[in-house]
Amino acid sequence: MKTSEPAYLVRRIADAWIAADETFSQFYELEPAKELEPQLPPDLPGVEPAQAPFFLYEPLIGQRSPQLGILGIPYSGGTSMLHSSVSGFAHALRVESWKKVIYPSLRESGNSSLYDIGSGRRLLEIVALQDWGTCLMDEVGADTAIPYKKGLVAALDHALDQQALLCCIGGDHSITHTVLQWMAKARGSRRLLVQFDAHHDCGIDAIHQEHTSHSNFVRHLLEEGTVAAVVQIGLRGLRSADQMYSHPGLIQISAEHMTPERVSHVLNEVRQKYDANSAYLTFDLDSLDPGSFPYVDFPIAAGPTWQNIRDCVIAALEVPISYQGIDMVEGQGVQSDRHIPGQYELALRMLVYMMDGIDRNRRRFESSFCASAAREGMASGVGSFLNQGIKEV
Ligand SMILES: [Mn+2]
Repeated sequence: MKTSEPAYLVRRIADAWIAADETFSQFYELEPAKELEPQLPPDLPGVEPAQAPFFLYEPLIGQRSPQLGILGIPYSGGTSMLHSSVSGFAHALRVESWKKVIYPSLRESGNSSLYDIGSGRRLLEIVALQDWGTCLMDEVGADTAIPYKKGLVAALDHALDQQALLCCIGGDHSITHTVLQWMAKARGSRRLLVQFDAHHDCGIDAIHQEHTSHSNFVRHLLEEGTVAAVVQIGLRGLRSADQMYSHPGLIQISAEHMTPERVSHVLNEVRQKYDANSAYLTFDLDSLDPGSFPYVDFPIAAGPTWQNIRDCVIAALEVPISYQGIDMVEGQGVQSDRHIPGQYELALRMLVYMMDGIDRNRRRFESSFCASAAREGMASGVGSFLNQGIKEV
């Protein structure tokens, strides 16, 4: 008796396309079909498609269009570290991700997901994600202030057009400033920045005050009014008096005081107080303890545990506010793709939790929309588009 059926497309070898069942215990050969071909990444000016996408995952033509785009921003022009390698991080993370393949589902949406065998969670299961590629850096003579602007703006436009969210991989932390400046915001709407970081990134420098960098962009965001408030989580270490900064819109939860409950409580309070209706989450890898992830330019010891930070990220994305994007920044590049230190798996794992969390957040807002749409008779079903000949192999 046949107890399983093809669930995921695992390989295309010439005319032999191989599918697996839900538990990868039975394999099938499928007839090639247009709807089983991969959706190509969008052709964005200023963006180069990846040699191979994150998680080697490509949604199928027969599936819904991607709702989460991943964009690499290999920029280090906003860091104060000489010869920093942070521009190589997006590439390193992408290469690391090739070890964890995600297969497209043969249904209209979904994929084979990733399992965190530590926490027992299944992640990214119904996320329609797509690697959009890496921003090209403009040559000298163009807008050298922000050499990745063309690609970033094209990706933001495409995201808006497709009603997709954008996940940027830096680069130094100054990219968050640029993303937030160029990300569309409805007139009169108010946005929160939720920032995981060991540093406050509000530096004051009498000489370079006006130059936006990875160490002062939060002060710029607050003073320009690009965001209504910033909630920083994971701060620690000593500062001299001239390195301190306060602003009514700057709310801080130190590493010593961060718990998922406190993150939920503070974010809900700030959301109400500032009447904010959208949010953006940025993750600086130096918020992790250097014992967990040492590959940052400015590590600060005695960080929280990985589990605590992850649970705080999950809690932040569960707050009832619509997240419009996420980024991960400040990781270093690697010398060789063949020798990526084991700790990069932790950065990737955090990214997976972030992408899973923002998609759950999006679906909560979408389902409240769908509930009202269904009342008006607009709901539509989801089914399998696999209807051609299948043979077991
Ligand atoms: Mn930072």
